[in-house]
Amino acid sequence: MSKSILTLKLLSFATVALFSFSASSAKAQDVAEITLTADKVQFIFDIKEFTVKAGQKVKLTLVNPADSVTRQPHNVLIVKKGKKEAVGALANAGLADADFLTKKNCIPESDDILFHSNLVLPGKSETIEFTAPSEPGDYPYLCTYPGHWILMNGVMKVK
Ligand SMILES: [Cu+2]
Repeated sequence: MSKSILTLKLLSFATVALFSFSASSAKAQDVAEITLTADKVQFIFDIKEFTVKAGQKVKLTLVNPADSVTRQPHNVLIVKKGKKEAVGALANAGLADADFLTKKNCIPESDDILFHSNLVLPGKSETIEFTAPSEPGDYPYLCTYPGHWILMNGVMKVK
């Protein structure tokens, strides 16, 4: 191999290494912006699933439309894998607690909850920011106003 070809090979290796470094640091900085809108009539979200990258910054906005027919408040919780039913059951049990629908924003006490908003009234929205789990998988999200979670849920896919 001639000296000039070797130099060229080394140079291109350095360029590739530099490029992959800057690409991965740009990736770490980007933010997944997701908007979930509560349905005006049914207890459902408009999106059944969304995908984020492991460890990515996420800005999740919950919108409760001003012209909501149900006039219900809603929240959104992201829970550990496979824990939708467990957290949903706690939400239903919350009805026995006088503070659950008010001060507690319908947030049960549970280690299975990773991230959550407060209750959002019709005509309002709330944005929560968090870092997506580093472990890929399906993380359920749900509204824990008692009874809503059965239909008002979806999956955050972490890839
Ligand atoms: Cu709800």
